[in-house]
Amino acid sequence: MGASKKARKKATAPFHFQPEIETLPRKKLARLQLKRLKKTLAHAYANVAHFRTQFDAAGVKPGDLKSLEDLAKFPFSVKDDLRATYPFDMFAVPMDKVVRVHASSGTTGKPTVVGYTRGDIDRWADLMARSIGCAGGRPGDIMHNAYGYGLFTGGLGAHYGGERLGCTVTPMSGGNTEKQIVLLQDFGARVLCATPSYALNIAEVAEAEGVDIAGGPLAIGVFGAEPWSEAMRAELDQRLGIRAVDIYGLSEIMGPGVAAECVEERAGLHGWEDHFLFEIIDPESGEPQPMGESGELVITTLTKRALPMIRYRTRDITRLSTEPCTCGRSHVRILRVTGRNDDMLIIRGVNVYPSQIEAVMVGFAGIAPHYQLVVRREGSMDTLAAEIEAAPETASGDYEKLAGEIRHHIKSLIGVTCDVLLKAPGEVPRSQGKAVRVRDERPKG
Ligand code: DLL
Repeated sequence: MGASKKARKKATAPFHFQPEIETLPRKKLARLQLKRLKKTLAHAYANVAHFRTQFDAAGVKPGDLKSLEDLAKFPFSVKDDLRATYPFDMFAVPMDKVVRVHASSGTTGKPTVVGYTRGDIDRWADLMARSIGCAGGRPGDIMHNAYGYGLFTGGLGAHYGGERLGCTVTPMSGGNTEKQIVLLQDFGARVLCATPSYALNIAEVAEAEGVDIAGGPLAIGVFGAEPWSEAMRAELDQRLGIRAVDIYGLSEIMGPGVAAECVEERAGLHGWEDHFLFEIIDPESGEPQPMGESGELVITTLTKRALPMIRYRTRDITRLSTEPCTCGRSHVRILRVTGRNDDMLIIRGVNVYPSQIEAVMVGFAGIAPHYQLVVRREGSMDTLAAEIEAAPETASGDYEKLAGEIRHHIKSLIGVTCDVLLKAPGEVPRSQGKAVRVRDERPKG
């Protein structure tokens, strides 16, 4: 009794850096992964009909896994598996052990539902605390949480993590931007959690109201849930007077806190390998790629009980790096996710992600960092247009000339033909959460 009480106290004590885990030598990490992977495969096979059928069809059994490389023999999971087993049939524990569900909005069809045991929620809080700590948050900070609360994992994920870290959490959720600014200032928040596009919205409204956030105590932005560029980071750093740090995650795997950048380097997100196994595959062939090659990120959970995921294809395109990091953390780095497979546009034979356009556009003199891309069909070809807002000081007589310059800039840097239309200040819709970067006006069907 005494020992377990002590263990419990240790597990819930505030922390911002746990060197014994975060700097664990890679060999030891691999040994821990193998042990946990064997357990996860056995758990998934024994308790989820979907995995049993899938493994049997592929002619593999959990016992066939002798090394981490053997994982490549096991089949992938995809989002459609969750749709096919809607709502709860992928769960590996009885419903009376599931204390929480979240769901993705899903633009088409049914949402995908994910579940957590009490232990899963606890480990998630730990990993989110670790991620916020890695991003520069500290026990005692006021943490303003503008991620949406509800079925989306952002709000509650960051909330529990902030509390676990020892922060005072303001559970703002998204929207009501004027009030966000009042509370940010009055409470003296040091950490802001939000999507980068919503953080920009906050910065803009504060400036319009003459509120000097950059001069205040706000120091760290923990931004994720959507692709964003280095150019957007520079913009947010400067306008909010912070260090903007990238955080990554997805509901199917856990939620936010699967990986986070360290505030020291901000050069790739440390993927927490004691809880997840990361692979990069060629999205076409499904073949595992060597370290450092770009491709689709595939994640296997190592400690999830309610919803273990084996080789989940995230559709996110990135690269991994095991180069040592100056922060001392040994966990693999996932380089900035430039976009999802499904977001890739093919314009006259050129592949392009919206965030690539953002990267070359934001920071261009005379424009504001608000934009939307529009895809249309002309004959059998898809065409791309960017609607970009002019900066308030840009004279409307200069819009056309500026648009021409940006069009040329995009063409020469990315090789894609993109029509540019300059909009007056305030005309591009502002984000309240995940920004809608692409308007698809192609005929349906
Ligand atoms: O967006 C979880 C999250 C909340 C992450 C708050 C970070 C902060 P989903 O709604 O399931 O979960 O969406 C997951 O969003 O597969 C990526 O395509 C994208 N995404 C998430 N983080 C990043 C990021 C949450 N830092 C999907 N950079 C993922 C680029 C991101 N894309």
